[in-house]
Amino acid sequence: MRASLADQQGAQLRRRAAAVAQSLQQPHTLAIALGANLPSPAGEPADTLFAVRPLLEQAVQDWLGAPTGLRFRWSPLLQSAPVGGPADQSDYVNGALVVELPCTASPAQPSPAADLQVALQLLQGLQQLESRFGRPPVAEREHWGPRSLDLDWLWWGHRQLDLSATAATPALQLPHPLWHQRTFVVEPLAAIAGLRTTP
Ligand code: PH2
Ligand code: MG
Ligand code: MG
Repeated sequence: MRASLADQQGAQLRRRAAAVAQSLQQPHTLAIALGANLPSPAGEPADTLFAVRPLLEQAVQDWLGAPTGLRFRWSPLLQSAPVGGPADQSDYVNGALVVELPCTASPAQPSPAADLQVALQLLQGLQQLESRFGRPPVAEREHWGPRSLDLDWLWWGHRQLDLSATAATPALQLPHPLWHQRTFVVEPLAAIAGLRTTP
């Protein structure tokens, strides 16, 4: 029996995510997904995703203590229909950033607990950028509602971190448990990895 179209698309997504992981999810890389489907103070979603680039590079650099030798690899911006969330949302614009960290880059922490503390600092930096581009505070957000800027941290090398939200800290799971299941995350990464687009 022939596989359904949905099965074929699912299999293709899995293949492409596996190729992305092999090429980009390395001990010295860090990845962040970007998305927007509402205007921000910087303009339309694509304007926002361009405007945030230098600020995001600066946030990562500051977090690492400004080492030299960082390489920022930006994807093209891709438009797609919203997946999930309320009806009648505008299309999303998505992109991705992969940062290649020098092998010696701090923070090289000796324990998962220390890694978690360090990771929370970058997460806070990402949330500050989201709010600077018009995103309301976490407590006021609609689940999978439209947003002026979404910055999702996908992985930090091969570190496995899992922090539940508390009153003082947001939830953080690395690697992001769903990145490889989302076409709007995988495809920008596939472009960075130089994977051929398939018809
Ligand atoms: N983000 C979501 C939910 N749905 N759909 C698309 N196309 N792009 C997104 O970035 C996106 C989504 C929750 O973060
Ligand atoms: Mg998201
Ligand atoms: Mg998010």
